[in-house]
Amino acid sequence: MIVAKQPGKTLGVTISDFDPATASDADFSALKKIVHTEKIAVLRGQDLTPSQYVQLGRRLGRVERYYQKMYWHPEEPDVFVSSNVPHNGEQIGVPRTGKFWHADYEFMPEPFGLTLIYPQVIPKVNRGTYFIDMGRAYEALPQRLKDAVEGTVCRHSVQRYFKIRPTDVYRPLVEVLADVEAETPTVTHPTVTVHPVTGERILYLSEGFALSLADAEGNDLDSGLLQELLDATGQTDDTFSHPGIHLQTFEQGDILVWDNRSLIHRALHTSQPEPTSSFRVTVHDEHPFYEGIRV
Ligand code: AKG
Repeated sequence: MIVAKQPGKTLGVTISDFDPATASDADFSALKKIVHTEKIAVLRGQDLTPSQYVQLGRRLGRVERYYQKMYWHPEEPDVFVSSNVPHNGEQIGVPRTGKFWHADYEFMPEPFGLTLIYPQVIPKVNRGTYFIDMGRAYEALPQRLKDAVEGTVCRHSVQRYFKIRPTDVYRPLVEVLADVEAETPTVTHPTVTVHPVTGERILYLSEGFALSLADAEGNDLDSGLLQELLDATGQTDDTFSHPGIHLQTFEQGDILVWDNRSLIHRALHTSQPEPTSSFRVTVHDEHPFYEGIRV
């Protein structure tokens, strides 16, 4: 595999000769190793149908289909569609997804290790996705904050960024919220997780989905601590100039594969919407999401 660092970037590599149709199992294992250690692999020059794209996901592990139908690709439900571009004259998927810091499926009991994004229609300006490596972010915390989170847990929920569905129109908001809690009950994960492959310690929380912190006995911690952690890791920086923030750009034909265990991300959407569409496939690799996860 021809693997190249990205000039001027400390995160992510590009791979220019990966052909999913001819790649061996050993090639797929090597790709996963690269994703676990380099955090983002950009596979260049890809030209896959939705079904071939899902096949690529299956070579990496167990594909997780999104729990809500409104995101599904009409022909390939394992493809999550983020799009404001009509498909055969109709809206498919959901527009303007992920415009907040989060790890995918952070609000679920068993998140997946790998996220793949295959941009289909790329805007002319403001193209790219922001990332923060929460392993590095944990390392960079002052000892006082490391001590404060030791042995604690974080509660996560989708409730703040849940997308109102067409079927929710005219429903009282409290009913919608009760449904959200019934379908995706608030989950608890350790505030600091351990990566099962690299052994890194990861501050596993985001502005989008983290609700609160608690001690090991479940007693709430002061909400100021969560705020301090979001500030320290760059998640409240509206200028996106915090040193921990990485902007990953992409071209037509790129597929991004990233480590959803240690990276949080945030979509870069234009203020004046341009046509944009991308396909996502998500995969559980052969390792637990974090050391000691109970599923
Ligand atoms: C997730 O649920 O993992 C997402 O990425 C949701 C993004 C969105 O709906 O904006």
